[in-house]
Amino acid sequence: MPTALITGITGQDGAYLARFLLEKGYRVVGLLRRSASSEMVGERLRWLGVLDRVELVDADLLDLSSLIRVVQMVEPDEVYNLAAQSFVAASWQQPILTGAVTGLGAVNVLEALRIVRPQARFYQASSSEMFGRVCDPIQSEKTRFYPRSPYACAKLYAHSMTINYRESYGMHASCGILFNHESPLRGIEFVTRRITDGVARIHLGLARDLTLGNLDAQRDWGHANDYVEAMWLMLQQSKPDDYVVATGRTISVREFCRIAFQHVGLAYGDFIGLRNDLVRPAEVDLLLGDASHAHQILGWQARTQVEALAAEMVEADIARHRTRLAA
Ligand code: NDP
Ligand code: GDR
Repeated sequence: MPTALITGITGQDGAYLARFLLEKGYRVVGLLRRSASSEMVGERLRWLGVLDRVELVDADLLDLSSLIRVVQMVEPDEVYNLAAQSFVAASWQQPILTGAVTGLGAVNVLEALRIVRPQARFYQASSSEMFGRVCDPIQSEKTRFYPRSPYACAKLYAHSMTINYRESYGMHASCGILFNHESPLRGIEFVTRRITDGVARIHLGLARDLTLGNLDAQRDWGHANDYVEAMWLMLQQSKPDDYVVATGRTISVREFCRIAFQHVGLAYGDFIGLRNDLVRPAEVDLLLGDASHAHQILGWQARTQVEALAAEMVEADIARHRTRLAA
């Protein structure tokens, strides 16, 4: 039975990836950072019904010694580095922490592997945010990077270092340049989840409106459950490489609102307000990915359309609020 180590297992992607790998027969071990609310941190794994099937070990991406200890103890065959300060807006408020966790944290994981277990295969969660002010209308692995936030700068450092470890030490280290992907387990601060939670509240009479920032930003939104399969496929190849993972379709935040409100028979224009403090100091206006390399080499393609994604998220938020109201 192969062993996978997942950093960021308590996040959206970590939970879906854990379930995916368990179904493939892996022993799955995840990093857990110390929290005063430890009963809450396994919530996503519980939601997917896998909390009691994963092993959780204490470590923090900021503490190299904890990572070395975990790698020695777990002896992983595959390591998925998903841990990060992943909220772009917060990266202007905490640029140094974001650099430390999202950037240097990845190097801490690479160093732990280089020192203890260089034969392990490594996945780095790179991001379409690195394209930033886009240099090509459709972005592929060949597109030049132009990061627009402290988060994107940190991700670009981690991305470059992953390639450097591959080239310097011959490690099997791959980067997935993933475009936005969502699910009912998406953090509540991200725009799709803010919208679907808002739709659910308005539908149930718990709120009257929803305030958002820039409605014109365009994103290529896929489903997290589809995207974790691409991560795994990258580590099954004989050679490490970098891959764009995307749907190839982009829509605006406004259009996502329209789809989500329409799911419960409402017109979004009657409910949306704008808030200036939600507009970012430097915006990424448009992302649209070309995943043909992933399709050719990995045989991967996105399965879920954004309409089905939004519907699933709205239904899950309605069910959550109904459960709370009934309690
Ligand atoms: P989440 O924000 O849902 O999860 C982040 C995870 O990182 C959590 O498990 C969190 O733990 C953990 N973490 C944060 N800081 C530390 C630390 N210092 N030490 C150890 N663990 C830490 O992110 P997603 O699941 O959405 O994304 C997974 C990865 O993919 C991230 O790196 C993200 O930047 C990247 N990415 C995501 C995309 C998306 O659209 N979702 C697109 C492209 C890249 P805790 O639960 O304790 O907070
Ligand atoms: P993003 O996701 O920054 O693309 O990063 P987010 O959902 O936060 O923003 C997407 C776009 O929506 C606009 N927007 C708002 N955003 C939020 N969060 N809240 C609002 O109220 C709001 N109104 C409009 C934003 O300005 C932006 O243009 C996500 C994260 O998962 C990263 O970790 C990952 O790397 C990238 O996706 C790819």
